[in-house]
Amino acid sequence: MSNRGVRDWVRGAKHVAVLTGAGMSAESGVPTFRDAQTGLWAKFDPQQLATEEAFRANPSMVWDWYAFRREAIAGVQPNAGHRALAEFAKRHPGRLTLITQNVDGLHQRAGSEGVLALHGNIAQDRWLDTPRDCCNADAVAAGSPPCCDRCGNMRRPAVVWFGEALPQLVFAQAEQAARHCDLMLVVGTSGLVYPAAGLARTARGRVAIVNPEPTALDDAADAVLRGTAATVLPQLLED
Ligand code: BV8
Repeated sequence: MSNRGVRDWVRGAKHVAVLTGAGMSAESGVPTFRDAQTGLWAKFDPQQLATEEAFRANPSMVWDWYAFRREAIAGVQPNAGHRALAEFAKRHPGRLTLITQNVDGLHQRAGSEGVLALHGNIAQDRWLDTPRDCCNADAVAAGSPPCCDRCGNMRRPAVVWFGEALPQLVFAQAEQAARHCDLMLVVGTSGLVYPAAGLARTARGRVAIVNPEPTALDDAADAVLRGTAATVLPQLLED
């Protein structure tokens, strides 16, 4: 199937669901989740770092990893793929539901609204333990991580770690979009992380994958486009 063929599927679809992963932001300069880690964290697998267990065992190392990633993300811009999705949704209100595994906020910065962010947002924090009266997010003691200066409750990134449940309502909305779509575009994900990747197998309509490499979801696809998000999405989403 060619890009033009999938573009025709987009044109004929009443409802398009889009599931994106870290590859969506690669052309913005954000390393993908499975790119080799650099610096202090080179010897760690992200799946080991992105857990509550790792955070409790070594709060400052995990907090610094997120601070390092936040800084990298603050310096980049959404790419043509992010913009194509946002502009299509604006031209065709209600026809596109955007579901992302990414925590970088680039879809939102490109202008996409109502983004179903399955794994949270790296730019936000929350309390690690249930906050008590003394826990005041506006008056935390500085540190890595910041914490409540009365009870020591730590701040943590507001992302979904491995072993943690996805936000229930957001995931239910994503499942509903998958079940009602005529077409699902699966862009920039290796398809290894569940339950997000399972949405590509729940899709009612056809599934088209956009990825320069093979993925674990290729067998579920009606079309596999070997290309990158920033080059292929503008072609698929042009009117
Ligand atoms: C949960 C936030 C249960 C943190 C992330 C079956 C069912 C349910 C769960 C499981 C299951 N099997 C295993 C599990 C457990 C686990 C899991 O999936 N493990 C896998 C790895 C085996 N899942 C969980 O733990 C989930 N929670 O199930 O909880 C539960 C239920 C009730 C109560 C309690 C518990 C939570 C998973 C969420 C983890 N958090 N992120 C952070 O970021 O620090 S996931 C993380 O991986 C990122 O969000 C990332 O987006 C995501 C997925 O990776 P990808 O996006 O696919 O990125 P990757 O690097 O892998 O691939 C990039 C792709 O891009 C590649 O294919 C590449 O070719 C392509 N690419 C590169 N350049 C481009 C490109 N594509 C296009 N254009 C380009 N230019």
